[in-house]
Amino acid sequence: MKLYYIPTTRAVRPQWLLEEMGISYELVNVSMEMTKQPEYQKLHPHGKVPVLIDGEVTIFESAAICAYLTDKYPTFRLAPSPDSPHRAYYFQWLFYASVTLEPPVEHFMFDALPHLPEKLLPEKVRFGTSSDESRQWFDRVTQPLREALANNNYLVANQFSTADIVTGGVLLWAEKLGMLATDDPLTQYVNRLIQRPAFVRANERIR
Ligand SMILES: N[C@@H](CCC(=O)N[C@@H](CS)C(=O)NCC(=O)O)C(=O)O
Repeated sequence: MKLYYIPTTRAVRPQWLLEEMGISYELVNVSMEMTKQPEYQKLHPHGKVPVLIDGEVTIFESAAICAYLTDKYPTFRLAPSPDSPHRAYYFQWLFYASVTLEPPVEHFMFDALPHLPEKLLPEKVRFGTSSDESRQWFDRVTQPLREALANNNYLVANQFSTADIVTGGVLLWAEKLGMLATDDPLTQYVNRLIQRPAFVRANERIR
């Protein structure tokens, strides 16, 4: 199994998951130059990371890779089984993280880091949303997350799952950008997640 990655990107999500499962995998460090090559764009049509190659499967989109691996190795119990009602909430948080939570964080980053290259931050979106607007947007969309975590350590049935990896991955990014105060319960959630030995191992491997 091969995971194509760039350090400190969304690629950390599937890598962290692989470490949680203790599956052996090869890491391929993708340079910015490589993302522009037609050979690489056969793996990822937009020249992005992560990409996972697993036998005959070549898959992109970090949340989809995580869902794929979780289902492929059910013995690690990182998702509720398909006949459990908790499965519905597992899907809810997986999609929420990618579709609802990530956009305000990404827009905040665009405003905070205006010198990113055109490929990462196209001119059209560069001046789209101010950091104040992104922060208000973030506050609105994190409301259900705050409620779900008010009396729980983890999102689904209060047990660690792949939904925490994907959601935590987005929040980690928000925290690094300064969108979360140190006493914010979401910071405490992030801190709980990043203390996991698998997360620590994932980061050590790319150092
Ligand atoms: N929705 C995609 C986004 C992929 C994405 O934008 N990856 C960024 C890193 S976080 C990337 O590869 N940037 C390098 C580039 O565009 O050259 C996912 O979750 O996998």
